[in-house]
Amino acid sequence: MSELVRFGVSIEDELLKRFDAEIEKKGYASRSEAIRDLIRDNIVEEEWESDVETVGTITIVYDHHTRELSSTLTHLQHSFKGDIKSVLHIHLDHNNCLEVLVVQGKGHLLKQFADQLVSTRGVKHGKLTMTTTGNAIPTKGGHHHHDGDEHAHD
Ligand code: NI
Repeated sequence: MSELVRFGVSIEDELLKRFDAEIEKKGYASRSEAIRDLIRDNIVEEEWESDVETVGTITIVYDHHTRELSSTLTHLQHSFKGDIKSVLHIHLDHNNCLEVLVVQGKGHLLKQFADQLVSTRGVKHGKLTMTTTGNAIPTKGGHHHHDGDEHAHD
């Protein structure tokens, strides 16, 4: 774990008032926590713009009766250049399916893949959630060990 560091910030009082009102609405307990989240958000954005390995989830809702749709989605997933870590499929009702894909790869590839899925005819709604661990994520080759100690993340 890294240590906490305190630092001073100079800011216009009007801007700070607006910020305080905003973070109160969102339920933050302190300015520090709100600022930490802003910084993390910014790091996520940067990682996704750059070529570093990153992770995210893609959620799509579609009507499986749409002609060719299921095979199109399967085909897209098979040709994805990144790594699909997991797929969750829920049969929501008679017509609709919900699918959540956990994906890993270079940010721009994940964005492109999400766009392809979401723009496919018959997909009613879709969203890519970009996230980060805050650290570099090992690429496909760099597995961490699960044999031996249980959950010994290094
Ligand atoms: Ni289904």
